[in-house]
Amino acid sequence: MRIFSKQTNLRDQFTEMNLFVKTVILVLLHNVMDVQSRNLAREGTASQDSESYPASNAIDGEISGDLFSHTISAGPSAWWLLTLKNRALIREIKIYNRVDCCQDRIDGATVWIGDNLIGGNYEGAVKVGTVQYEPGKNPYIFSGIDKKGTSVEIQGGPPTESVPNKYVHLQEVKVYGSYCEIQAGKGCMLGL
Ligand SMILES: [Ca+2]
Repeated sequence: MRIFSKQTNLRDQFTEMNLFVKTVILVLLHNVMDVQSRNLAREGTASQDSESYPASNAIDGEISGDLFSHTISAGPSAWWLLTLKNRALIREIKIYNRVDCCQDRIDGATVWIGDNLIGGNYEGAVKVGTVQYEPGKNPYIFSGIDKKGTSVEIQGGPPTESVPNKYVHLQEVKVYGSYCEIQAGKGCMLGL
């Protein structure tokens, strides 16, 4: 009986230690990935379906002032597309709304991730989420994404009676993640 109890205790201790080691590894892995995550958007290329102000204004690093991107078209047919330098594991996207006016036009804008996306075609794209406008809120942050792709696309929100023209105008878009390891078999977990 005593031997059985001893074995049970040892097994419990082993299970606890196993759990502890797994937790430590997960925390370390998470920290390594966080350290490696940086804003990849500035190394990418921006485009949009039509141009009132350049698409590249949303990846110039400026989050204030009048340097924002701006489409001529509005609504779900309007889009802004970021093509990353390399395929990446994307962890977080921060969208900075323009600050001078018309902030509610961002409401309903949809954020997509995919590989080699062509603007306005969302086939094969993964929906990250939809911006819910809140007065005074900036930036809008989508975190815990952990999806791989070469492209980030923002689609204009559907028109409403109070906001009929939802142009895609973006002060800045920051995409945090790490480029994928390109060697075969290493996947995209830790990046380059
Ligand atoms: Ca900017």
